Amino acid sequence: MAKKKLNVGMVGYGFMGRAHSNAFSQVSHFFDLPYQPVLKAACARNADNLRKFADQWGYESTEQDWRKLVERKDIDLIDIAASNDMHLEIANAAAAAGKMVMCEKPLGRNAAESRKMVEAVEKAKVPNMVWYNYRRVPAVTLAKQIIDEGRLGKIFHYRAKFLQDWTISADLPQGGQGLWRLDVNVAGSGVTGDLLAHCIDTAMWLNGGIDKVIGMTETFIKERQHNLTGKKEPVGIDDASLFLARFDNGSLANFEATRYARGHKALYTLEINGEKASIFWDLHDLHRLQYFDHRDEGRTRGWRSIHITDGDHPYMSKWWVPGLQIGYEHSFTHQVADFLEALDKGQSAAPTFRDALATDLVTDAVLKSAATGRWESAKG
Ligand code: SOE
Repeated sequence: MAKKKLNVGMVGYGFMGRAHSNAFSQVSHFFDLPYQPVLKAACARNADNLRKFADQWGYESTEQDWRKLVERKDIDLIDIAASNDMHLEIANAAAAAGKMVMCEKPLGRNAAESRKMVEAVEKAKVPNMVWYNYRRVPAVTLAKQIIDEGRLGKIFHYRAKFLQDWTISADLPQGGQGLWRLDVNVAGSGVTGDLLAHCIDTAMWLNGGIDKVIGMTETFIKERQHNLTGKKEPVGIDDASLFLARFDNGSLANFEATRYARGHKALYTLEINGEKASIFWDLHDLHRLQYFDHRDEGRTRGWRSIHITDGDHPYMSKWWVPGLQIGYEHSFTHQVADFLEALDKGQSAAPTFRDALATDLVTDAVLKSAATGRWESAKG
């Protein structure tokens, strides 16, 4: 049967514009889905870069103004892979025009922005999703299945960190293309919204809601040259952010994110300790899940390193043969596959805008707590 076409309008051509475009291009080759995404139009301000991007990825057309893209009758879905300061305006306009909306994380620069976006997509009743891609790494999805089956028993501890080292140099400027993550007006926050948000999204998916937090942040380099003004400007983002949390289920957690962990490029790790079993996962070894089960026979009990490549592992039957692993980019392809399957049932795939608002409420609480020095509610 002929598949239904789903015309995608992509806003942004950076790292995430490429990751999302790759996912839309790949998904129909590997997954048997009711919809076929079509790379209909790419949109960005810089005409030369836009042309190159559109040619490289096979977009049928280009627009330099996202408002024109949103108005186009031949676009079904707007995908926002632009900087964080543009998410709200584009998402609201896209929802008002009746388009489905996908948005790169974090949803808003803060929870107030995210709340407006949730209202917009829910009022317009348009399918929506936020690209928290790590949920769809097969090892992480398997962790979710194991937890939901109750195999860990009562959960006592959740531990997560996301460590990078790319902003240690004081000579690195802030602002402009490629470095907007260092400009607080564009990004909203530093590692709290950029990296901890990933850890929080996965954590709440695996272990339920977070009740309260107490946090600490630091900005190690206080001033940086600004690429747009040419002047030294104060740095408003957090370079490092750590917090303790209590989950609704009573478990205790600690989270850490930094761009100042020399030697670490993207070390996202998570560990969960339950009464009966524990789980550990490491992004640098993303195709493995470490699992310890206390119910194993004592003499051979120990941590198992499960190679997530078998057909009965999540998503893996769609790829190669057992033993051959997949990588980072596949998590985005899985996200599109799940979105299209949900769409056929008239639903949104998680994480929806509402799910992502819950994450932004936690990141807001962490930043508030870092300022007040007190425990803060993570529920808004
Ligand atoms: C920052 O360096 C960054 O690219 C984040 O913006 C992404 O969300 C994360 O997955 C990898 O690191």
